[in-house]
Amino acid sequence: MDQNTIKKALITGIAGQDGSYLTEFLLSKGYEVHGIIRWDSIFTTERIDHLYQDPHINGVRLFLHYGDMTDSGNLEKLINQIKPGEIYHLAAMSHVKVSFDMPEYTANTDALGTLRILEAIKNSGSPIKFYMAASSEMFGTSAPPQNETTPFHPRSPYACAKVFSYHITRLYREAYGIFAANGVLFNHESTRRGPTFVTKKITRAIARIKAGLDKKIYLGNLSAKRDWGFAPEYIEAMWRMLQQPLPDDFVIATGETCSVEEFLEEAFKYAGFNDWKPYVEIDKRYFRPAEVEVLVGDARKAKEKFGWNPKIKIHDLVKIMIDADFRALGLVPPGEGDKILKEKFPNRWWKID
Ligand code: G4F
Repeated sequence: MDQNTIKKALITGIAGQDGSYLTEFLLSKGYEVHGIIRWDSIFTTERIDHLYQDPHINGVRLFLHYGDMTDSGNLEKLINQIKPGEIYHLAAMSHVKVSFDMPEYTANTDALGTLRILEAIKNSGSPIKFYMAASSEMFGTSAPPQNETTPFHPRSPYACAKVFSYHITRLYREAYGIFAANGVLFNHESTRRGPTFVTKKITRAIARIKAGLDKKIYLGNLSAKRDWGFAPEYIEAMWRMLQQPLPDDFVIATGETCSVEEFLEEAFKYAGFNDWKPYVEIDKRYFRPAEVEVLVGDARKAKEKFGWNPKIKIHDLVKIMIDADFRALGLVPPGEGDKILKEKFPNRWWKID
């Protein structure tokens, strides 16, 4: 493809779960992908290492840049240098519990970070499309099912920062005509989910217990209910939002919910345990000062506008995650998860972990 016609995307948070899948997806669609990573003294790019190529090689389409959501000068410079057609803003301090410990940092990164990028887009004068990773956490205590018209009632510094980002994105769309879309994504998990989020914490611990490395798992509130989907399917929705004729906001969710306890039960059962209770202890440190009790998304708008319809629901998700965690420790996985992936995604664009 000609250098002038090749599509360019910039991803903030490229090294995260969503960033890594989005990179694979966009590369599979022929994009040149630029990603922002934070400097650290150790490598934190494990999730995209299989995609990375030395930039000295000809034809490379993935480029990493150091940057930070708290550094507006750096963000302006990157946007002006790269001149992306699309920006996917995924970078955030995304752990709800940690946001109570670091509220100011969370607001600076997650709320003002969005504003900094929008200002850079506005000042660039270029017709850059902007995807903002909003969150179902914004709904907080609002009664389910939650959709695009449900009022927000945020219950954490993280959710408050996302509400700001959501509104500032809408404002820049209305005030400056920027093609800016909010994706209100409900929980989405995968084999690449960070190990401090509850699904991965559970599936990883089950594999470790099976391998004899751990005896127990320590958890917080088991009664909270979440609408858990499969991250690669949510990534396709992000891209679809930026391919619409007009910018808009969309809820992305499976429409099904289950409690942490139900997830636990299902995961232990699939891994061959009769009962989860002997392996689980409740530890107060994992409770939050304010909890979001029930999230169930209504994604009808996304289905109607661009045909988004998730294939993976909670039962399949458990199997996919357990199989990968078994494999990571050299255990033979039960195997149903791998079968589901092969059958439901014959044209899969991501690497199975
Ligand atoms: O896995 P979680 O930490 O995810 P949470 O808080 O729902 O947030 C995730 O999804 C949001 C989308 O709605 C994203 F915006 C956000 O960035 C993140 O990806 O917790 C899920 C539930 C909570 O109710 C929590 O209290 O699990 C409960 N839980 C119980 N024990 C635990 C634990 N959560 C964690 N992380 N660790 C526990 O030991």
